[in-house]
Amino acid sequence: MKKYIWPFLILSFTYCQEKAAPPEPILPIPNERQIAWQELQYYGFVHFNMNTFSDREWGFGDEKPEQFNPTALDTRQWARIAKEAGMKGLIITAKHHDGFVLWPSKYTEHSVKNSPWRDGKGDLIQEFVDACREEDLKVGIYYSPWDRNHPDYGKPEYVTYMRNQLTELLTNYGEIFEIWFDGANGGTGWYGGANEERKVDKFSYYDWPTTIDLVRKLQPNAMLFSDAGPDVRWVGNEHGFAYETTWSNLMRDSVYAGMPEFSEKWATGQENGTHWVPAESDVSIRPGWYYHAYEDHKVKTLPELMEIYYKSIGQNSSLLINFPVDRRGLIHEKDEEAILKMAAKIKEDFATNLVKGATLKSADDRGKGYEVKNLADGDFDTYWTTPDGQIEASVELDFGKNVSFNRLLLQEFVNLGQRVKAFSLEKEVNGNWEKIAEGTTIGYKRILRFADTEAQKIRINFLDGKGIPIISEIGVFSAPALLFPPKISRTPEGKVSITAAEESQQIYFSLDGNAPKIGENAYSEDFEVLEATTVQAIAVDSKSGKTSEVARVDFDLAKGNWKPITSDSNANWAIDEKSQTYWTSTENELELDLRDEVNLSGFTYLPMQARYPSGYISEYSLEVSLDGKTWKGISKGEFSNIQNSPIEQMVRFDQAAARFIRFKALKTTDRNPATFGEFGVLTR
Ligand code: FUL
Ligand code: CA
Repeated sequence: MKKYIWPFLILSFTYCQEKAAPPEPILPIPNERQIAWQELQYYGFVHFNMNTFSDREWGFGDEKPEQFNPTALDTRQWARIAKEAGMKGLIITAKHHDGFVLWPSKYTEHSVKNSPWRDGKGDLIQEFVDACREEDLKVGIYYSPWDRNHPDYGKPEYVTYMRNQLTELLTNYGEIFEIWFDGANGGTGWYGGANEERKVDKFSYYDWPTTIDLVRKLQPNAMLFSDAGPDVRWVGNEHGFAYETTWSNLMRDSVYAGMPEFSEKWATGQENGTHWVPAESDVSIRPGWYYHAYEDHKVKTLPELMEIYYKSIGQNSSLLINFPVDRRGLIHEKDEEAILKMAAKIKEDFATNLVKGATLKSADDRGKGYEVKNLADGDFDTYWTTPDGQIEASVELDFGKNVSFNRLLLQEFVNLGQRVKAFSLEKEVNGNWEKIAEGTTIGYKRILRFADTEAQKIRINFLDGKGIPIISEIGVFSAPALLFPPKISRTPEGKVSITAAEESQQIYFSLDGNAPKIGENAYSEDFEVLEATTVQAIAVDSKSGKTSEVARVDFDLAKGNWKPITSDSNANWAIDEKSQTYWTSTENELELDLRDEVNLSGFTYLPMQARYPSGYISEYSLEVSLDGKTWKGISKGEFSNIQNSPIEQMVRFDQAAARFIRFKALKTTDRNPATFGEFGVLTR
């Protein structure tokens, strides 16, 4: 009898012990709508609309509905790919800046109902919604407030039009999980034929509070996205990158959609932000948001996509990756391949959570109900925390044997407010603790990447915070190394060099437009490329036998002989084949002597890539001359969306003979003197 009493006593004692009091929240905290949304983390964007057919990023508004004519549109293909990629929803551009709408709206003729597609009887939003529901994907709507087609844009009547259309979208298609209000407004537009510049006061014109009330009434569970939220905010760039320090707290009342200083001042959130407005990182799988055949070889590589994953989802943000659906009405094969590779790599990186086999302990537990076991139960809603007032605390993990790892994942139980401001990871080496990595904020999810490390025991230290740390989950992983594609570069004189990421890699290349073949054309030294040539290269790792993705660069004429016509010797920075250098022109133009007559069929302009942008050219003209005296205008136009997405701009025109070129900035985004990251010509 006796020997059974002790276990019984201990058992009943622990049972009677009361659950410790729960920690108090620290405001702001997410509401129910935001709590449901934060679990999604990863969803897709579809940019498919009039621009797909006009080959633009921003249509002017004068396009004709007849232009909209996909040949093989299949929304089920989009939904299948999104699902296979692990996305939880899709958001579609129901109306972009050019004003064309993808559903037969009662309020405009500028819609699919006047297009040849499905004989004018189609409703693309309906097809999109049906496909998403079949794959169990959530449905989101992008709606551009700026409308370059509508005659009333700028007047109160237009705001009514916008609300009428939103009412259609939010009434007729079932549950919508997110509504995406774009802050862009570039001013000029067709506006029903007026053809003028219309700037509105972005703060007051749309009367957002009334629109928000309408949306809440029609779709109470929908998250409202804009720079200013109210529910989810823009991350402030179009690279898909959140920040080392990213707060979900935002001084929301100081922000409105499209405000010029948003990225710099507000995009990271604020420690003392008054409202819960988490970040969403948006990025396109190609340079542009819309499909352009000339970007078929610029689909993001696996290393680029993984960088995005770790800098968005890994830095307290959701991730919205865009598919520029092509003219057929399909996600392009290359985009599909890229997104599925990314999905496979994410699975691989997080295949085994080493915490599962580890023993966890902490001297800093709050007590019953909040023990360390909650950190490894795979349940976000159970958490470990410390007694009131104890901000500094540690959790120790013993793997039982030496293990190798290179990722640390942490989740804060943000439902009680975001808190942690500093944390570190250490490993035990002969009884001493050595730092491996550190971070600032955690938020819903934080993932640290560091070099492969071996240890039996590690320790996570919570060093500073707005209050006691409340942690839901810990993960420790060993992500297999990624093989980076080689880097191809050229000097102005035309010397091409190709570099591998690791010394153990052999490079093979091709110059004939065909994919490089392993074993053929091994790269050993730089070579000359003076004319338009496509260089492609692949790396093979001699240790693992693994091959990289193919890198490709389309070179055109080498620039070694070119002479800028200006007294400013720095103008060479505009043609030095280096993307990081740039030239500022007080004359707002770049004039070149190519020293040879060439047949031009276009040009490229890379805006400056340095950290603090200035003088991006938003409207340009290009003139050519054979003698440097008489000039002929060849091309004139706008670089759409260059402010938010400073990618290389490519302009094509009918062939023109030229020895001299004058590339003029008619307007810059910030009215500062024009800057030139890199200028190039196209001759094929
Ligand atoms: C920006 C727009 O101007 C782009 O065209 C694109 O739609 C992107 C997602 O948002 O503000
Ligand atoms: Ca848990």
